[in-house]
Amino acid sequence: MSAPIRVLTAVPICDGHDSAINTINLEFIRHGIEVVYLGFHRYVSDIVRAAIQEDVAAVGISSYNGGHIEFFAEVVKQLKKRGADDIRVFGGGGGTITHDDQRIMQKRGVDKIFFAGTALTDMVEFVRQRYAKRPKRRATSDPEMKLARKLTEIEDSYAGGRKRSRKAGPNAQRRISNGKTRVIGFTGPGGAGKTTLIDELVLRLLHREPKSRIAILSHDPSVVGDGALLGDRATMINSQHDRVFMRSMATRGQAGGLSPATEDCLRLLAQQGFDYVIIETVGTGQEAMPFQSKLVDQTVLVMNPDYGARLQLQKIVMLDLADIVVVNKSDLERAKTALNEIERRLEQNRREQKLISTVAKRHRDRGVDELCDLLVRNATEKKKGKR
Ligand code: B12
Ligand SMILES: Nc1nc2c(ncn2[C@@H]2O[C@H](COP(=O)(O)OP(=O)(O)OP(=O)(O)O)[C@@H](O)[C@H]2O)c(=O)[nH]1
Ligand SMILES: [Mg+2]
Repeated sequence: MSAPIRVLTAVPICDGHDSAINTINLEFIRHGIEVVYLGFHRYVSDIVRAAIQEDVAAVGISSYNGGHIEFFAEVVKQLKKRGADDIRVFGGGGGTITHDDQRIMQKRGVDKIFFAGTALTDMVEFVRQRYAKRPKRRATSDPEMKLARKLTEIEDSYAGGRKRSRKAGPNAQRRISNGKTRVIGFTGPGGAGKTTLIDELVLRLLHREPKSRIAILSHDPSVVGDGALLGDRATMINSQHDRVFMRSMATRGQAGGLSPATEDCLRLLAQQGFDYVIIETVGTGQEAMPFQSKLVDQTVLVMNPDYGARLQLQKIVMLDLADIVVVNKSDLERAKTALNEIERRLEQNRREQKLISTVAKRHRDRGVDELCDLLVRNATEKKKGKR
């Protein structure tokens, strides 16, 4: 079985017309396409950076606001400037893009515009026909593009079970990180705020360490039909940055929170001189232990205050294993009780685990500062060889 087609979708400006992109994303993923969704209010440079890092076959833009001729053309132009003109551009905008507009846009390098009334299946068919096979690509000296292409090779080598996950392989006990790179694993239930928290941490790390480079490897689940909505980028604001390399991965049939190719991808990222490599699992269940082998230096479990009752806490395996437990959404009513209950639960473990309370969606949250301090302190100790 061949690897799924990967496309990036984005909306330049949102004035309320968001149902089209949601409908199209859903239709694509149902038909086996992996969609990296970048969300709304995105600059051309954000779209181009994301498309290159994610090494997608094409970028699909939904535009209902006017200015589409210039916007689409600028995406094509900037991709070309980076030597990434193999990444194609297509899209639509209901009744706002005319046939005359399309003619001009195609002259400027856009593949196709879909007009109001097009059947969704026609768009899926177009993507399959046009983007399943990547054109032969020129060699590149762009380090970001090289890295992105290598990650694709690794991921694709596992497609359709061709290669088995390395869990039991010879490298399983070999630590991934080296002297320079700190690998931090974030896990926790769906929607607990992992991505929002990572994005806030990235903001602080970029600010504190003005030359630091960060990689993020983010996972979302593959759905029935093998497609996936890789949506973490849509929540990221600060991580759309030239010192951040982000890659979204689908689980492609593997249970437990990661993808069969995660370990190999992580090993590659750890060799690239990043100061931090941050990995986010999919939203996990009670039994999940995603970081079994020596994949990461530190694990952060992000909890939602609404986990149920105290009994539920006894069942969450990661509460025994995590180095740091974060109770996020501390602005919610139950947060105080949750913090107390989790504190009691961690005391039973009789090992050193930190508990931090955060409101990741609040700007300059003190809890996020505290988490950042802790991660930086541990990283510095590691560089000095204390850990
Ligand atoms: C539904 C709708 C709304 C809803 C949006 C709901 C939502 N959550 O998205 C609401 C009521 C909020 C709305 C509001 C407005 N709307 Co309105 N709206 C529409 C309408 C009727 C349908 C849009 C839609 O989502 N259709 C469903 C999608 C799936 O189909 P589609 O739009 O036909 O798109 C096809 C292709 O283009 C393609 N496609 C679209 N995007 C993408 C992306 C990719 C990657 C791909 C591959 C394909 C693709 O997929 C579809 C296949 O059939 C259109 C008419 C139209 N057809 O464009 C007007 C329309 C877009 N709206 C319009 C206007 C003017 C407005 C308002 C300004 C009205 C007002 N005066 O308040 C406001 C602006 C929003 C705001 N600031 O509040 C105008 C825009 C005119 C222009 N700019 O040229 C339109 C064209 C209506 C018209 N003929 O006047 N609107
Ligand atoms: N009230 C509140 N909402 C938050 C907080 N942090 C994040 N959220 C919201 O929670 C929702 C989910 O946040 P994400 O960061 O996408 O959560 P996630 O854990 O990465 O989700 P998955 O990747 O889907 O598992 C978003 O709507 C956030 O805005 C917080 O501290 N308080
Ligand atoms: Mg997330």
